[in-house]
Amino acid sequence: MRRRGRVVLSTGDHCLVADQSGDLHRCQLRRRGGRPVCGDWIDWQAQSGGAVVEAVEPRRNVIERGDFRGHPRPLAANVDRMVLVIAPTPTPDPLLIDRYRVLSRAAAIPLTLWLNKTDRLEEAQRHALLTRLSADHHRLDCLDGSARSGAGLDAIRRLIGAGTAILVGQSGVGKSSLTKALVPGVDLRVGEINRASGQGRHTTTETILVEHPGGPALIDSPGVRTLRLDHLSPGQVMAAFPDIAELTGQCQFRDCRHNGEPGCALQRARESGALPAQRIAHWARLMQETENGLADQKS
Ligand SMILES: Nc1nc2c(ncn2[C@@H]2O[C@H](COP(=O)(O)OP(=O)(O)OP(=O)(O)O)[C@@H](O)[C@H]2O)c(=O)[nH]1
Ligand SMILES: [Mg+2]
Ligand SMILES: [Zn+2]
Repeated sequence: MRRRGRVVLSTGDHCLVADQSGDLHRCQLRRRGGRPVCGDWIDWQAQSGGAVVEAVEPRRNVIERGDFRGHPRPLAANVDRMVLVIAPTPTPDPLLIDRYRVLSRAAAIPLTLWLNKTDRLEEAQRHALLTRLSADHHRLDCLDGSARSGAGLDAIRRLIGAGTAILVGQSGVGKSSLTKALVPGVDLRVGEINRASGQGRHTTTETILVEHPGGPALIDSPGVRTLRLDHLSPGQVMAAFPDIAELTGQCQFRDCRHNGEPGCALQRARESGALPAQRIAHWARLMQETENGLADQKS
């Protein structure tokens, strides 16, 4: 009998699948047929040799990062919201935030920033950090609070509702802590995940989905240092910078490279302070990376 389930963890040759009552089943993958990722809906079937994945349902969306060679690699599928977690420590990386904005936009998944560990901030510090984030990042949705104290969790719970949210960001910002705070009673050690490292720290090594029956599904992912986007197109980068896209049409020369040409609207915006220099620099850098990526793919 075929049964439907959701992939909570996928490794090279098998995956863990949650059935309707939340029980987990270890399923082998068939050689043919797509390779499921965390968040996929699949059909599976118990057989004498163990359970087998029969089919992967078409995805509503999929998040694909670049692997070490810059090739797209799926991270998770069927996601309603990406939550980029930052914290006072480790220090937020503004370029990483812009990379995630491009990634979420490319997958057509709304992005929310969560400033975690506010229990470690004085009110004035919290305010200064949030003010800087909103100045540096054009129209970025931002919430804040603490996985430890519980501050702000109701707002993020409301935002996620009964949907599926993925938590992404640097190592140590509190993605797993937030997952545990939002899905009470969850055991993140399910399967082979979350091996404690020698220092007794629990750094996440696998992308895993946890859910509360009738509540949200949360996908906890391993921390990253950076995020490769060279498999995306310059147009996909442009889409995440609508304020800059609008300006590039206003340069004096249609083929302006925005590199010191006369009548460059971007240069004007930078000099007048209408756009933060950092934002323009990140845009230029990501455009360059994706243009190089295209050149690599063609050669
Ligand atoms: N003060 C404070 N500490 C927190 C909070 N959330 C998490 N931490 C601490 O920050 C450290 C890292 O938390 P994790 O939840 O493991 O971070 P992570 O983002 O999952 O890290 P990786 O799995 O390595 O990517 C732990 O020592 C947590 O106890 C918070 O809201 N306030
Ligand atoms: Mg973690
Ligand atoms: Zn220009």
